Amino acid sequence: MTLPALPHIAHIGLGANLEDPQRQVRAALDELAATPGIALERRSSLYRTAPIGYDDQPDFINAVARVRTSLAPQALLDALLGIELKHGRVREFQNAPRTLDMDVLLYDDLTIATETLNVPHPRAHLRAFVLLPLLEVSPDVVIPGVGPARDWLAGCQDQAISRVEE
Ligand code: PH2
Ligand code: MG
Ligand code: MG
Repeated sequence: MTLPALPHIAHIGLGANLEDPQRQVRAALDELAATPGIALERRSSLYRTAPIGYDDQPDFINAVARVRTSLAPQALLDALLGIELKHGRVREFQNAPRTLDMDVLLYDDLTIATETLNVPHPRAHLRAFVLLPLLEVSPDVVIPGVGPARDWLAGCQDQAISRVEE
């Protein structure tokens, strides 16, 4: 019997609000799909979202990708950080505006807490900019330790979000 080449399923959150954010996110999705050990299974629409956490910055473009991967969680994160760097990501302060942010939202049904990686993303279930695109690619997804993602959407109704027309 052969093992599947890409045995794991991960959900990746993408966000950008500097230097043509739509272009940044679209290019990042292509780069994700072209990364060895990663196959893009589904990508959500792009969403325009109001900034959360630090208000004095432009709206974001957000999306979620569902990938199959042979990469372990930390190797997957390293690949995402590599793509962020290609996009000129600079880390000034927490929640600062950025050319590109890529987060491991979910990795199989694992819970991971290391110095560098927290999965599921600790605030994923509280943010419309994560939940709406996540539910578009995986309507029945369950966030480990939290529950079905769809159950949390009603709690985010005060967060401005709209789908970008393609
Ligand atoms: N990312 C953050 C903080 N706030 N707000 C929106 N709308 N979209 C984001 O991607 C985002 C945010 C930290 O990563
Ligand atoms: Mg990040
Ligand atoms: Mg983030």
